[in-house]
Amino acid sequence: MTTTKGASEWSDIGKMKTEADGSFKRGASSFRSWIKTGTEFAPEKNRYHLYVSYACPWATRTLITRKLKGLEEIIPVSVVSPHMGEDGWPFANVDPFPDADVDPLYNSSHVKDLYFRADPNYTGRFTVPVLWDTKTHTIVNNESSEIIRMFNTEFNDLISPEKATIDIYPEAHRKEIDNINEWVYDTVNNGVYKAGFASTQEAYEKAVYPLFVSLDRLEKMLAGKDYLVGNTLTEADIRLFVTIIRFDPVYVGHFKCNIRDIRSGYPAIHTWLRKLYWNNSVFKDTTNFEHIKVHYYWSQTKVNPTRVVAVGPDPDIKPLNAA
Ligand SMILES: N[C@@H](CCC(=O)N[C@@H](CS)C(=O)NCC(=O)O)C(=O)O
Repeated sequence: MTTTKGASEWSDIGKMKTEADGSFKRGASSFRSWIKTGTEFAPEKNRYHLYVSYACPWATRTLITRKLKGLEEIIPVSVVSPHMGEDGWPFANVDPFPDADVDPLYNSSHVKDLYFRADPNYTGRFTVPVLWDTKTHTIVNNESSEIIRMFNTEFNDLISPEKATIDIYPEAHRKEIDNINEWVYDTVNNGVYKAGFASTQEAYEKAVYPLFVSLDRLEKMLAGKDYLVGNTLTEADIRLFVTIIRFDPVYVGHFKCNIRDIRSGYPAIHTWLRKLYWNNSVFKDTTNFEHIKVHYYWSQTKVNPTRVVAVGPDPDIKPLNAA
């Protein structure tokens, strides 16, 4: 599907549009339907398709949860190229980047084509992740925090009992998870973006100091612990992981989050990160450092006009037994 509208007309991220005071505000996602048995969007094998970028932390939440819940055979996935340019996220047919895919459903050129296929009058941002319904040819949901909740519960009848019992949002810990999610989202997940996209010194400092206050708080919470909540893997870990894994390779330099880095400044967070990455293939297999680095340094030209991609740190993540 071709359109005359360019993604950059609406793209906050692409253009790093900031408010009058130089701060960055993330807009709300616009497709918010729910997959549920007995509804228009019933859970079915091979009915839904997930479009992601390996670069995007929000999309990676959904990739991690899909794999953790054993949904690979139920919900196919397509990965875009990390070169998010004027037309937004391209597929491999227009930008054949290693490990990027073509769109197997419509052979779209860009993710924006899917948005216009779902709604020809769409005026929002063309973001990933996109959870697509092949039956009604529309976007079910493009909000990662909701997609991971659906993956957690709504397909349990279609997967093995072993995978169905995995629960990343257990009833007993919901309050604690919700509470952590709230401040981690604001000051850490989105905090790095607020620091990186700030166009005034004041807006930058208003984001970067609270970010490190939260990292200090997380460091205390994770001392001697493998997980944030209740000694079990929950969505609080998944939501934090996707930001921390990008921290030293991208956010320290590109987003100026450089009061400390994770590997030398936060031993407990560093151990938690490496245990997830090296001991659980779900995390390692959904992390692609090449896509991550190329995307941020290449796409965000207001932050990095030369598009030169920083090569370090070496290694991207240290082994578990390193100091
Ligand atoms: N609220 C969304 C945010 C997703 C998001 O911002 N994705 C970024 C990539 S990291 C994107 O696709 N941006 C494209 C654009 O703004 O044009 C979610 O969590 O799912």
